Amino acid sequence: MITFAGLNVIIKMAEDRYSGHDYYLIDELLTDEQKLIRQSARDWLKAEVSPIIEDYYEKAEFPNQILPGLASIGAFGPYIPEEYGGAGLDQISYGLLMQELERVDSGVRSTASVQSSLVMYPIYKYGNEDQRKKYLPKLASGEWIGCFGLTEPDYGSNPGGMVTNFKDMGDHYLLNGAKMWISNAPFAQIAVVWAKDETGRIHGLIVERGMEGFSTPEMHGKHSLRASSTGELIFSNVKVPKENLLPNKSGLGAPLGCLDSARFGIAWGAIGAALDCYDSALRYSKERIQFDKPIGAFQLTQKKLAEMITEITKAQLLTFRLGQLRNEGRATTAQISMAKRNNVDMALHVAREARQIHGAMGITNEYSIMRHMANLESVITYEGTHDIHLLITGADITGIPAFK
Ligand code: TGC
Ligand code: FAD
Repeated sequence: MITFAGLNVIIKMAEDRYSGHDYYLIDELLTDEQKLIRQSARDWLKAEVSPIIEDYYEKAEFPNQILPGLASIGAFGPYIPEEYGGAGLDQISYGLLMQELERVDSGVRSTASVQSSLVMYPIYKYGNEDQRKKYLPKLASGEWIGCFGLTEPDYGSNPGGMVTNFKDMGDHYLLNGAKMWISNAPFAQIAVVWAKDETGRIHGLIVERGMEGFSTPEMHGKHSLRASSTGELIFSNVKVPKENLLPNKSGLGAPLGCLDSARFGIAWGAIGAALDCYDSALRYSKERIQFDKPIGAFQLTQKKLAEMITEITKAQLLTFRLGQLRNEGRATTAQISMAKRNNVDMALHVAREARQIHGAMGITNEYSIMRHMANLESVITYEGTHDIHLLITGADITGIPAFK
């Protein structure tokens, strides 16, 4: 609602008129199944999420009622085998799903990314059969939501320095420490927590809501990713049963391996945000008249639109090839970093240009541009900052890590 001439004017949420853009006919490279998965996700999101997302963003709340719907389109564990409740899809389908979600809001994609790549993936990959059977089906159906605790107040880009630790007490582990900036933490039933043992080696532990000494206070005051819930994880002498340790991988490489999967999803997701901004700017440029012409008739507007679709198309080609490599198990961490860094930066630029094309209307909540732009400021920071990804590429091509 805005106030105009003393009147409270309700700005009606613009109808979701999005249609995809495929300048290089990449759809011809997709299977019928991949296209169907994308279309079902798009239809459901238009009907159930687009009409409410601005409102939840403004309230700084995640719309919990969409969890069963997210599960029904396969957004929770798209590539986890069906025997554990996952959708058993390939990596390009996973990418397309993330793109559709982020086309509507990065926070919605975030919730699905965390659940799939940072909670279900480590349980599937590093857990034992009992853990897989206990947790994965409930996570796939959205009955349980999980979160991933790696970042600490003093260790963000450098997670290897973490101080959260656990001691072996014979019949259980005793966990102490704190995590910060954790997506889904305030309402998650379980947390996959990374902590050091008495020798300093990093392990993953599944911590369940209700364990004594475990709390998840919500973080407030975000100007970005407002429709996603973010919190702390606080562990004060939490007794964690021994069967909750993920047994099949330890060391910093274990959480970083999960990040590969989430960063891949973000590389696809960011294109969704960019496509939504471009789609809106293109339509607006044909409808908005100034100096007796649609603003799309001016060369300066066309330059903006032409550069947007060029950058989007390059990003689409990058992720499609990356998806093929991931399907073949050949994508490297550095290739994923390049795509995450490039595509999120590209999306931010597209959002800023789209905002200019919308003039003053671009700052209102009648359009999704400003929300995408603000969201992307989180996306360019989490899962490795823009500069950390550049250093990952630098280390890969020179063989000389420059992190320390
Ligand atoms: P470094 O010495 O390079 O590596 C330590 C060990 O890990 C191995 N490794 C990997 N293994 C698997 N997958 C990967 N992607 C791996 N990257 C590295 C590496 O081979 C080594 O193994 P070993 O056996 O030799 O010990 O580690 P470093 O301490 O120098 O740090 C490197 C750096 C800076 C690249 C890394 O720590 C990093 O990526 N930092 C960024 C932190 C980050 O991305 N945090 C994300 C937190 S989660 C999050 O943001 C969720 S947002 C979710 C949402 O809402 O969508
Ligand atoms: P810092 O590491 O303090 O970096 C600050 C600046 O210094 C950055 O510009 C960075 O690029 C630069 N810098 C740092 N080191 C170097 C270097 N070696 N060389 C050059 N520049 C450097 N974490 C989780 O574990 N789980 C989650 O679910 C999660 N969700 C998040 C949700 C949101 C909304 C946000 C904003 C963050 C979330 N994070 C989560 C945390 C996120 O991963 C970290 O914010 C990120 O890794 C960066 O850490 P930092 O914020 O401490 O920045």
